[in-house]
Amino acid sequence: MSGSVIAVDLGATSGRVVLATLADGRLSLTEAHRFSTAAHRTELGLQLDVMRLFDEIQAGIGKAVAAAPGPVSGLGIDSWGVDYGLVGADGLIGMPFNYRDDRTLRGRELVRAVVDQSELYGRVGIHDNPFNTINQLADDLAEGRLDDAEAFLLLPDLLGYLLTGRRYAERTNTSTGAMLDPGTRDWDWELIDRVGLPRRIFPELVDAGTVIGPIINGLAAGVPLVTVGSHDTASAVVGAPLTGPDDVFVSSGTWSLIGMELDRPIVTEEARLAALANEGGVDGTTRFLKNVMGMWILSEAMRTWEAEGRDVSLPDLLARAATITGVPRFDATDEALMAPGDMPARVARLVGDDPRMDDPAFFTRSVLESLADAYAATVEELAQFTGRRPTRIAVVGGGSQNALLNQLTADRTGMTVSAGPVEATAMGNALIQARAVGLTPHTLADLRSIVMASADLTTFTPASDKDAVLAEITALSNEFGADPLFTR
Ligand code: LFR
Repeated sequence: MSGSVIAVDLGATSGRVVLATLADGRLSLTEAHRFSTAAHRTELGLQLDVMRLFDEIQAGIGKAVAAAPGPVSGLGIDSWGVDYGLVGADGLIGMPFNYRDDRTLRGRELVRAVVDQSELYGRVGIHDNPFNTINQLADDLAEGRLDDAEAFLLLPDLLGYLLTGRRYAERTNTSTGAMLDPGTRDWDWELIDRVGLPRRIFPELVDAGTVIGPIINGLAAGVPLVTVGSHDTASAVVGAPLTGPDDVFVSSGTWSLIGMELDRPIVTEEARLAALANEGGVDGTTRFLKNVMGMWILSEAMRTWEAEGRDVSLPDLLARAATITGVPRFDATDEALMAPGDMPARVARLVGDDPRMDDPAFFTRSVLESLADAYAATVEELAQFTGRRPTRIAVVGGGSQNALLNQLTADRTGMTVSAGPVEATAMGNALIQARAVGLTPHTLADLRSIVMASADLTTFTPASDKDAVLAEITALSNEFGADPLFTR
């Protein structure tokens, strides 16, 4: 069957409106519009101008509709997790906060005062990230910001509300907030009551693949809004070319999310101590994964170097990094790296002062080696907790273009690394819509066959001939385009 849908995909640095067309069992994507999703420093903190995003999305929808070969059958929205806007009788209240704002640390202390970390994990199965929605809402509650709120709507649901007038909470993204029971997949009301959050602000939960209703404004008026895996990582995992239950995925962008797809959550104290989360996946699956800082470390370091007037380009850094050895490594999951700010100084603190780290290429190699270490350690934990024997890692997203990191990952884990598609998130978003409106077959394996038929994948195997590998990496690194951050 053939047809088109529109995927709206908001990443940490950019948002895109993508026209996705399915024909002859292949999915082709056309980027209709790209815009910045950067948060702004206001007197309240790090905030998001969501109405500007809405205008950009409407502009993109216009371009996508114009580019479509025929009628558009659906529109779906995904974004990074945990962030939300408050809605009252007169619409949006204030500007949403960005999860890298340090108010989350205050909120986490408020939540910890009523439920300890071990109990919280046992209830919701989510790693105790400072940015979890529950912590952000606790801060809002303390600041009186919930007084006039009728609902909190996670970012994709908020944009869906602005397009349709309907209020709902899609489950995959909601699961990242640490307020959902992973067994029943319903709100954990007892927890919510204990934190003191008003029950009235919790919207009705819906699954990915639900037709919400027609869009009521803009150039897609009348097109059905369909919920997708609205957490970007959930859509990325749908769009990952996983060949079976033993495959590991890495969704590589601003964050690296490394994990396995399970039938049911693993909510043990050992899993909590290993910082593994049970995020809700599409079709009732569990994304058992760990957050590793990812390309954020490098992109934020580049921002610092550029502000200092240093001339740095990513292709050049990677080509030089490929020839460097003997770098110090650090814990690429350390929370000290989360906030915006001087990244080279924070990494220097973690490695213990090493003057060689002042060379951006040396620093880059240290980041990549540390990411590969974190991946390898996580693969071992995944094997241990799931009892599975992983032999293949599917890296998807912008970071899958990083040939050096892919090779280091293969070398460190001893596993085959499949790289691509870069656009796994938009593909996963589009495929869940296409299925909901009857354009594709049913199972996740069917959808992933479409991904595999549509994308060019590159394979990296653990190195035997180091010189050949180095030549290959240098050639691939030189192919990088203009997007310096590998992020969406
Ligand atoms: C990736 C991501 C991660 C989530 C972080 C914050 O874009 O969605 O999965 O932990 O951003 O929302």
